[in-house]
Formats: sequence, C-alpha cells, structure tokens
Amino acid sequence: MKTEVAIIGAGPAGLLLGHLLRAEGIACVVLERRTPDYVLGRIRAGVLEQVTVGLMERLGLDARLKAEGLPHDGFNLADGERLIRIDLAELTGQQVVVYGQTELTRDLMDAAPERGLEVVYAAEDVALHDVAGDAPYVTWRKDGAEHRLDARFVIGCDGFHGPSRRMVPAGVGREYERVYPFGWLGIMADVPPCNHELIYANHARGFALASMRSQARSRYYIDVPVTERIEDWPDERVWDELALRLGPEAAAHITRGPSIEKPIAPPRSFVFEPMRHGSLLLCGDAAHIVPPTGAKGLNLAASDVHYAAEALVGFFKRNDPEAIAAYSARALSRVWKSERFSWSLTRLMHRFPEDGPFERAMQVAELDYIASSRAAQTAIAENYVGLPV
Ligand code: RFL
Ligand code: PHB
Repeated sequence: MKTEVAIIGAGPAGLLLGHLLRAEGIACVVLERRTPDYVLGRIRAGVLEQVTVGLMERLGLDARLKAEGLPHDGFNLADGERLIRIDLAELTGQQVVVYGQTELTRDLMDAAPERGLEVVYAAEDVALHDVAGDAPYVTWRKDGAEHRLDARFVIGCDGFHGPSRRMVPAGVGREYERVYPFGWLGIMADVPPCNHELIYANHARGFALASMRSQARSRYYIDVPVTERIEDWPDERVWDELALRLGPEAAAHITRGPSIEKPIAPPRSFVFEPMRHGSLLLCGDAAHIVPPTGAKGLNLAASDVHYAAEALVGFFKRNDPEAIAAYSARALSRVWKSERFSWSLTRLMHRFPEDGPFERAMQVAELDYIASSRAAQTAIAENYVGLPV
C-alpha cells in the first residue's frame, strides 16, 4: 500500500490530523493498535480550549459539541475558606468548553467513513522504518497477515508509550522530565455537579478538583500518595475527602453516587525535543506530557496537529519543504509555555510532601496576590483559555 502520510495512533491527535489532511485532499492512513471500543473507553480530558473547538468547527464536526458542550466563562481557585474566581470571559473575551475527550473522539471516529478517512484498528506490532530519509514505511500485522504502507511522512500520534518517539536516535533527541510525588485519583459519577464552574482546591489535606461532563455527570479528583492502592479508596472515602477539601460551601452541594470508574494517574511533566526527525513528526502525548492541573494535554495535542497540518499542506500543496523544517520549533514554542503554566498551577495548588513552612507561605502569598490583582488573574486566564497558535 502507498499513501502520502501515515499516522500512528487514532487518539484525538491522530484522528484530528487525519480529518484535516483529508479536508485538504492529502492522502493518509491512520493505524491504531486498539479497537474503537477500547479507544472510547479511556476517560480522560474534559476541558477544551478555543483552538480545539476551532479545529472541530473548521472540519464541520462541531454539531454535537455545540449542542451538548458546556461553555464556561470562569473557574475557581479555592484556598481554605476563600474562593478566587478567574473570570475568563471578562479578562480574555474567551471561554472554555466542557466536552469529554471520549465525545470528541467519538465525533471524529464516526465521521471517518463518510469523509473517506481510512483508520485501521487492531493493528498489531506497528513498526516504523527508514524515518530519517524521505522514503519511510510502516509495517504491522492484522488478522495474521503482514502489511506494509509506504509514505512520504510518518506522524507519531501514538501517545506517551507509543513507538514513534523511540525512532529518534539517542544522540539527536533530548528528554526533559519532572515526576510528581502524588497521584490523581479520579471519580466519575452520574450525579449533578456541586458547582456550575470548576473548582481547584488547595486544602491542608491535599488537592481537590470539582469538574463535570454534563449537568448530570460529575468528575472529581483528589491527590493521594503515589504508594496508595485503589482498593483502599472505596467511593464513600473519596466523597468524604472531597467534601473536606472542597470546603463547606461546595460540600453542601455535593451529590454522592456510585463511581463509574476510579483510576489513579501519576502526573508528569515531559518534553521531547526535537518534534521532527527526518520524515517523522511527533504530535501530542507522543512528544510531551503535562500534569492535568491546567487541562492542557488534549489541547496541546490539538495545537500540535494544527501546526503539523500547516506544515504538510505547505509541503504537498505549495511545494515548500521549509514548512516541514519549521514544525518542531513552532510547536515547541507553544508546548513549553503550556508546560510552564501546568507546572506552576500544579505547584500552587498541591501540598508537596517535601515542602516546609516557607513553601506553604509562598503558596499563600501567591494566592493572596492572585485574589487582589487583576493582572495576575489575567495571566492565569489567558493561559487557561489557551495561548494563540
Ligand atoms: P492518546 O490519546 O494517548 O492517543 C494515542 C493513541 O495511539 C495509540 N497507540 C498506538 N497505535 C498504533 N501502534 C502503536 N504501537 C501504538 N501505541 C499507542 C493508542 O492506543 C492511542 O489510541 O494521545 P493523543 O492523541 O496525543 O491525545 C492526548 C490526550 O489524550 C491527553 O493529553 C489528555 O487526555 C490529557 N488530559 C487532559 N487534557 C486536556 O486537555 N484537558 C483535560 O482536562 C485533561 N484531563 C488528561 C486529563 C489525562 C488524564 N489521564 C488519565 C492521563 C485527565 C486525566 C486523568
Ligand atoms: C476533567 O474534567 O477531567 C478535568 C478538568 C480540568 C482539569 C483536569 C481534568 O484540569
């Protein structure tokens, strides 16, 4: 088989890129190791920036997002008794939209056949070959048969654990990493949210986040020691802890219910440079990870895809190889700013085990400053709604 662009991974990055290329008439095939149900079963992000919404609009795939997504004009930082509201709409003129990653992925998946986007699911042992040169190819096995796809470019949208990033030789690539000393325990339940906007809380007992997927489905998180086992967190214990950490006002409005799922995810900051090697471009979690505190992971995947699509359109439609050469630096400039924001919000809102009274005093001072300064609130707001691409 032959195509122009081989895309590894049918998560949000791979499917978005595939649709953008098809809309430009550029031939591509997406290869995914899992089944569609498995991909949709991964409950992850919930907050979309305008960049991500804009890509769905451009593709004409935003009907359900517009109908079911919840536009949010602000969010809150809770510090003990106090609630500091960050008025996104007033400070930036923009909103974020609460719409689950599962729903976004489903919209992209469902539209693939009618848009002529070929996605091969359950592709085993996907391997990349000759990516340093200009005639790369990809091999895989499916239903016992071996397959080969020749392409001009291979795009690694295969997440943090995928094979693409590992194709960049050790002397060429560089990794930056920060692992955090706690895990995020998430709980999803079919109960109304405790507040109409998100609340991020820094409490003496630890971090808590009140989020949602709809008016009838809530998503909450608390941080727990990394050594903690999920068996030790029956639902009632999680609800008790949330009620304490989110403060009395939110606690009074929490509706408890059985959890639909309850994972513990270890947050991480990670950047891999460069994001291009020869004919291989990396997008999304394949190249970088942010701690979930800033709600940036999916949105960064979308902005990478925006830059990658521009680079590929430049190459195929304008015969401009410079567009490809510029990809890594363009994407990384936005990636590092989102890394900074996610790291600083994580630092501000969590009690780190190694912190002493000085570090805690710095958190209190920073939250005081944010509460009293429109400039500080604007800086948070413009990062939260997403920096321009
Ligand atoms: P994905 O979604 O991991 O998709 C990668 C795809 O590649 C496939 N794959 C392979 N395919 C073929 N061959 C192989 N060898 C392969 N190896 C892997 C995988 O099966 C998969 O289908 O990466 P992508 O597309 O870059 O998207 C990134 C986002 O999924 C991620 O950044 C976000 O979920 C992060 N995130 C959040 N991001 C936000 O923007 N806002 C949020 O509110 C938010 N909350 C979160 C989050 C992530 C979380 N977890 C569990 C990590 C909350 C949580 C709890
Ligand atoms: C979520 O709803 O899953 C969510 C929202 C905001 C975050 C992280 C996760 O910062």
